[in-house]
Amino acid sequence: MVESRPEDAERLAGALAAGDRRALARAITLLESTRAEDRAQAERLVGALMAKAGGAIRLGISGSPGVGKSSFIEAFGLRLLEKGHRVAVLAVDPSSELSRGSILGDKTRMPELARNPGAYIRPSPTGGALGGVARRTREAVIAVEAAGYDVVLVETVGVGQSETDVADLTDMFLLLLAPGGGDELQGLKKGIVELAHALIVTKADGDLKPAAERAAADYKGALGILGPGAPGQSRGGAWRPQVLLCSAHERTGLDKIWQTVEAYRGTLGEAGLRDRRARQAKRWMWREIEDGLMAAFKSDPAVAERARALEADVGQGKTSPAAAAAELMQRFRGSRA
Ligand SMILES: Nc1nc2c(ncn2[C@@H]2O[C@H](COP(=O)(O)OP(=O)(O)OP(=O)(O)O)[C@@H](O)[C@H]2O)c(=O)[nH]1
Ligand SMILES: [Mg+2]
Repeated sequence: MVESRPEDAERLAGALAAGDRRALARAITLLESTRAEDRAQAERLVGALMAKAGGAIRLGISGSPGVGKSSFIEAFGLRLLEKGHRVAVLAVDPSSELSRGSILGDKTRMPELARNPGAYIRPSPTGGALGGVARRTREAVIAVEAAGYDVVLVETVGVGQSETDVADLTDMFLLLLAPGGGDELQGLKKGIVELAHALIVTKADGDLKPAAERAAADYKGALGILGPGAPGQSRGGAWRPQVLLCSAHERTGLDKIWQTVEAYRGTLGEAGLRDRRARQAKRWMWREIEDGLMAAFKSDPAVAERARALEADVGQGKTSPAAAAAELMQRFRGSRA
């Protein structure tokens, strides 16, 4: 193996599409690389993969820590494999920089799925800003689709911006909820519930079953109050969010969830799906520009030279935020002229 030889993007794309799992792993590693010299190669690879991608249904899965995301994905993924699907699991882990904990945990909590040749599990990359993590996940979706996986599950823990990002790179967003009922609902950020196409109450088994059923009824009521969301808005079209129950341990409720995914997909239609993805792509373009501009701005020597002093002035009320920003932007433009 000549490790340092730059990998030919087209060849890698070809091997990956032909079903070479190691090529897929190498491709995602390249897409995840934060090294500037890998970026051009990564972009060529994405370019080569785009034509082969887009064929999967992309499902975002979120929920609080411990709600049962990994267990659900294991059970749901295995059920989908039985139905003849090929399942890829990607994780967006906003805490990975800090803890690195849940990433390893995820693979060990999906032991059967991880072993199955019809499934591909990619733990989330460590390091980098969340914006970067979202980009890498977006590109990893393209890679697994080009490799022929037709169901892509993107998991994130319900923290901060990551849920919004995941909803924005998937076709359908599933929010997992513990069987806690009303209390749980109090803690939910309304914005997140509004992104969800389905609320899934987990752990509907054993002693927890009655609580899960009560919780589901509560959520149904709450959704009625929230309303279906404006047409064409975040949830899209005529879809009404569903409340479902499942048990990963007893493997119940999984078929109903898949039927709901298919029903949603049917409601969206080809044009609706294209439209949703097109809107997402446009938003991501602007996000890339914002991220790129900010990075260039912050690393600009002329800006850096004055930024700290101006920040201090703004903090002390000596200069207005707008005036300080204007001066820094002036410097930024000046150093580019
Ligand atoms: N009774 C019951 N317990 C479950 C079920 N699914 C998960 N659990 C339990 O809930 C706990 C958390 O499950 P995970 O699947 O790791 O949850 P998670 O949401 O992935 O957790 P984090 O990745 O840490 O955020 C574990 O102790 C599981 O055994 C279920 O269907 N029924
Ligand atoms: Mg987990």
